Parts: sequence; C-alpha cells; structure tokens
Amino acid sequence: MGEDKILKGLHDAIMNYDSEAAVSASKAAIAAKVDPLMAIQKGLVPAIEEIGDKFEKMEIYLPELMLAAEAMKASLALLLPLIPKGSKGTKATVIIGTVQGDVHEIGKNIVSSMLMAGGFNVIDLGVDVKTINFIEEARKADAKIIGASALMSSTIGSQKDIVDYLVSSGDRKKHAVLVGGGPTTKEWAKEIGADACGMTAVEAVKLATKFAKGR
Ligand code: B12
Repeated sequence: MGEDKILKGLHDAIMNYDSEAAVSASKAAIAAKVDPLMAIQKGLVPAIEEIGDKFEKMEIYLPELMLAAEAMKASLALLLPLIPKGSKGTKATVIIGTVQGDVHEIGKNIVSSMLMAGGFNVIDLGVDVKTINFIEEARKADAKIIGASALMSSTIGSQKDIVDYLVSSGDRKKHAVLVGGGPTTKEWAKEIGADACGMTAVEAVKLATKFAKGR
C-alpha cells in the first residue's frame, strides 16, 4: 500500500471514530515502514484537529469526541513506541505533565516520546497534575526543565501558577519552564514569565535542547 493511502487510512479511522480501523491502519503503516512521527503528524493529528473543529461548531458532541480520542489513542499505542529512544538521560531530566483540571494527554504524550527520542530523561507525571507536584518532582529529580501542557483556556492559568510558585519559593533559576498545548502562545509564555512556548513536539525538543544546561 502506498504512503498516501496509509496516511488517508489513519486519517479516516479517526474521522469515523473507528478504533479497529485505526489499529489496522497503524499496522499497515508499520508494515510499510512509514516513519511513525510522520504517520502521527500527517495522518492522525490533522484528523483529531478536524474533530475538534466539528466539536466547536457543535456538528458533533462529546460522545463522538471521546470515540475519536479512543481511536487516536489506539493508534498512538502502536506508533509512539516505535519512535526510537535516544541514549537515556544523556541530555537532562524533564518533568512533564498536563496541568490540574485538564485530562488532555495526546499531545503531551507525543512530546514525551519525542523528548525521550532526543535523549532526555523524561519523567511523565500524567494528566491533571497539581502545581505542587510539578515543583516537588522537579526538585527531587533536579530537573533542568518543567514542561506543562494545557489544552483549555480554563486551565492555562495553572501554567502561570507553576512559574509564580517557582518565583515565590526562590527556585525560579533552577528550572526552565516550557509551556504548550492548544490555547498557549508565545505571547502567553512571555506574559506569565515562562521560558518558552512550543507549538509542536519537534519544537519542544529544540527548546528542551536549548535549556538542557539550565536557564
Ligand atoms: C481529543 C480531545 C479530547 C479528548 C482527550 C483525550 C485524551 N486522553 O487526551 C476528550 C474527549 C477526553 C476531551 C475532553 C474534553 N474536551 Co477536548 N479536545 C480534544 C481535541 C479534539 C484534540 C486534542 C488533541 O489531542 N490534539 C492533538 C495534539 C497532538 O495536539 P496538542 O495537544 O495541541 O499538542 C501538540 C502541541 O500543542 C504541542 N504541545 C502539547 N503539549 C505540550 C507541552 C509542552 C511543554 C510543549 C513544549 C509543547 C506541547 O505539541 C503537541 C504535539 O505536536 C481538542 C481540539 C483541538 N484542536 O485541540 C479538544 C478541546 C481541547 N477540548 C475541549 C473541551 C471543551 C473539552 C471538554 C471540556 C468537553 C466537555 N464538555 O466535557 C472536556 C474536558 C475534559 C478535561 N477536564 O480536561 C475544547 C477546549 C476549548 C478551550 N479553548 O478551552 C477543545 C479545543 C475543542 C473545541 N474546539 O471546543 N477532549
């Protein structure tokens, strides 16, 4: 099967809320040795973004959104582990998670995998992570970088809380703070005093490399 057809298969599986088709299309991508990151970025991500647009326009509702997310996760479970891991921990430790009140994890998981592939030691705290947990885990692991993902306008405020907490505890210089996820922007990062905002997983790796030795 050609690459275009495989990418279309991945895209259509998400658009049709079809986890089984997502698994078959992912297996076809793997069999055809399609680069897993390309399959994710060109096949899956545009589809889940289209789903998000339809949800926003109320053309679909929460059950469909959830089914599309399930199909996306089924596919990522096969593709993400194929992104080669760099030599573990050679660069720096990154604490990453999705902020409190927010359970969106797809983008954060792609960023985690890409950072690991880039040779970072990644400690992924999961979703709905309290501000204090980002800070405590970063202290414990002496992490040079904290990565905070937030997908909703109602939750990006927690990214500011992380920066504010570091400032008030006198630890701001110890950890670079990278923010990302749907509503975050470079202007927002500047406004809250974060070190940078990454719009894609590839940019996240570039930024982490920039801050690997500290701020
Ligand atoms: C899938 C999805 C869900 C799934 C999540 C499943 C899961 N396990 O992750 C489910 C169905 C659970 C869900 C639930 C909800 N969702 Co939702 N969801 C989405 C959707 C369609 C896609 C998100 C996604 O995965 N995108 C694909 C990934 C690859 O992109 P990404 O996350 O942006 O990540 C990339 C970059 O941003 C960057 N990045 C991400 N994180 C980080 C971190 C760092 C440090 C860096 C540097 C970079 C970086 O790199 C990533 C890879 O390239 C979006 C629409 C959209 N366009 O975003 C809505 C969306 C985010 N959801 C929305 C809403 C409203 C909800 C609900 C409140 C719905 C409801 N009524 O219950 C709930 C909230 C639940 C909660 N408390 O969190 C709204 C938010 C609106 C807003 N601006 O506030 C959106 C925008 C849909 C819309 N257009 O209305 N959702």
